[in-house]
Amino acid sequence: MSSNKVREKVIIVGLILPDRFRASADEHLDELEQLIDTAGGTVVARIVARRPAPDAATWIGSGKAEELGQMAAREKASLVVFDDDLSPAQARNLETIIGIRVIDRSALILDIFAGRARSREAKTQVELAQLEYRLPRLAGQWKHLERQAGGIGTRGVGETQLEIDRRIVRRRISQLMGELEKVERTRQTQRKARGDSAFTVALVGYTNAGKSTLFNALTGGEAWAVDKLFATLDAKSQRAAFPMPRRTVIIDTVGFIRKLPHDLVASFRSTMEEAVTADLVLHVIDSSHPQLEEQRAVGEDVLRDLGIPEERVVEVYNKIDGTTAFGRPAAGGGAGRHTSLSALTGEGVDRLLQIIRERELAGGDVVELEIPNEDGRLLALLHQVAEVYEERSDDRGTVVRAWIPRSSLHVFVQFSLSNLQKRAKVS
Ligand SMILES: Nc1nc2c(ncn2[C@@H]2O[C@H](COP(=O)(O)OP(=O)(O)OP(=O)(O)O)[C@@H](O)[C@H]2O)c(=O)[nH]1
Ligand SMILES: [Mg+2]
Repeated sequence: MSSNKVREKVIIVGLILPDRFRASADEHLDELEQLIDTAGGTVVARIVARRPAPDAATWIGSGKAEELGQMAAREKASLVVFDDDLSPAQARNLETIIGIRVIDRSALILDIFAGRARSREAKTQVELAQLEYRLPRLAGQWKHLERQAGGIGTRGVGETQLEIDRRIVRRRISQLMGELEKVERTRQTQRKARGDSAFTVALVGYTNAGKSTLFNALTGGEAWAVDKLFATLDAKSQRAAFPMPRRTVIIDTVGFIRKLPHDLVASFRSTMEEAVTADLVLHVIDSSHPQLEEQRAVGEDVLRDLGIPEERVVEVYNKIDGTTAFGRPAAGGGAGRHTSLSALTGEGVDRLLQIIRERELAGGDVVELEIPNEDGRLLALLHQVAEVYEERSDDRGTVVRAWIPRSSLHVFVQFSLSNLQKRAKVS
């Protein structure tokens, strides 16, 4: 869809079950409309069906589906997008009744990702997710649309061909998985080679929450920050542009969304790995969004799935410059577990920097040492594990002021010029 020059006309469909409210169905369809806009389509109509339970064959019921068919013809729409996941059979049945292509939210998100992927890794991840999504849907593809489909790539798809297709897809899937493993190994090696004493801060959160804008504010960088869903697909990292107690690297990541296709989450693990291994995770939340609570919950779920412990997460309520604020933490409380700011105007960024600084220092101590010349090897070690602020040499040795991680303090305790010895014993 994204490659079409003419904007495709799309009808969107939601289903209200007894336990869902109309208002939230509308908001979900608003988001779906935004996704379609991102994918390059225009929504010409939206339909909300109400049922006690989804229909097994057609999700919304065959009567409603026929209505959809008439509407599609009237509006000259060429695509119907369902907000809920459809089974392969449901999608086929619906296409037969409606007479145009029917996809679900997952397929739409995959399409957007496919159109956005730039790096080799992102492309590989998206292709993998798409193939896994399509594999169970290969059966009888096109057959029911023969009347109107036709054309290259749609002719003569018999069962034998289907078996061949399946085998090709499976082979490609394992090839892609192999490639991703290779990328991941290379990254681990690089990480090790960097020796990484740097403190890493990952920005994660719902799509459009303002991660890339905050990334730019913290790094002076030029990440693409726009009012589109899934603007960022690759993890991007850059040094913080502010004086920090330790060398600080900020990492921008791909956004989350409600009902993210399962396959996509799995294949994007390697990109999210940057966040998983970060020293500090900033969960960016759009405080001006009416669905703030749901978006925060989605973020929390993903962080939990990724195995990121709560202690490493700070919630950042962004966009406080707007007139609407649907939620923001009470001032003061929380002991550095959340803060609010505007990445756009810069208001509150100082507070966030202070939180990051405290976290950086928390794992060690700033000390002054004098390392005698004959212990030169220790000076080299110090540079490896510590953050050295000042260093001057005289004939006896080198006087250093540095932040040293707690795990290494015992090595340097004997050279302390401050009251390090006492403090180290206490802790
Ligand atoms: N008013 C206001 N708008 C903001 C603020 N921060 C970001 N935005 C806007 O929100 C939109 C999305 O910002 P991005 O930084 O691209 O969001 P993101 O979280 O990186 O989004 P994805 O990469 O798509 O997941 C842009 O139009 C930004 O200008 C803010 O503090 N205040
Ligand atoms: Mg972004």
